[in-house]
Amino acid sequence: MGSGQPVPNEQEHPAGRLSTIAAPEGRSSSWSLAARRTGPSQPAPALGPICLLLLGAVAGCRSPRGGTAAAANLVVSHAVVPLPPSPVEASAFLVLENRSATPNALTGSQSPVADSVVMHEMTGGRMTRVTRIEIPAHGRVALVPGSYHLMLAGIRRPLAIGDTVPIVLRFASGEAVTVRAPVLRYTDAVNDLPEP
Ligand SMILES: [Cu+2]
Repeated sequence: MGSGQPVPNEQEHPAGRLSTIAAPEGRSSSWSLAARRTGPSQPAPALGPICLLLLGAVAGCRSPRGGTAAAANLVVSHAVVPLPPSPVEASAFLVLENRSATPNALTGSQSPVADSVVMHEMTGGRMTRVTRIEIPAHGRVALVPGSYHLMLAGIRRPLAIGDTVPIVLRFASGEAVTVRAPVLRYTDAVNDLPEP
């Protein structure tokens, strides 16, 4: 996988190669870009009810470490970037909740740390690029291992545990939300994610 190359549609998923994941030694970098909401804003929602709502039957509703952000009728939660085995490519997981009575969809994403951020769907063990991810009215969609996810390609400098990756999410409603996703070890990253 070369730097800056388009992500092929069918390739092994970086987040799936668990045995190759290791924390870089002695690196302590941080992306200093400030979080900002680019859509209509409202006070950050309380984590407790969302946690209960999103995790449902998952035992032990701890405080998720994933990033959270919100616009008028959208809540983004559980945003994480598992420490990637590749220096130039990483996946990101998160949960999108549509609190409006109108269906919405994720239609685009970008990050200052990567040349591109595309949407992928995992089907039958293979990744397929998609151009939108539907979010039903009063519903949610989980971008989690084995399902939808974001793929950051052309990462401009290697990510390390402790980094925070700002990701701008654009929606069919016209809203845009920036969520800050912490870089975590894979097992830590997926620990709090709900089922697809
Ligand atoms: Cu992918």
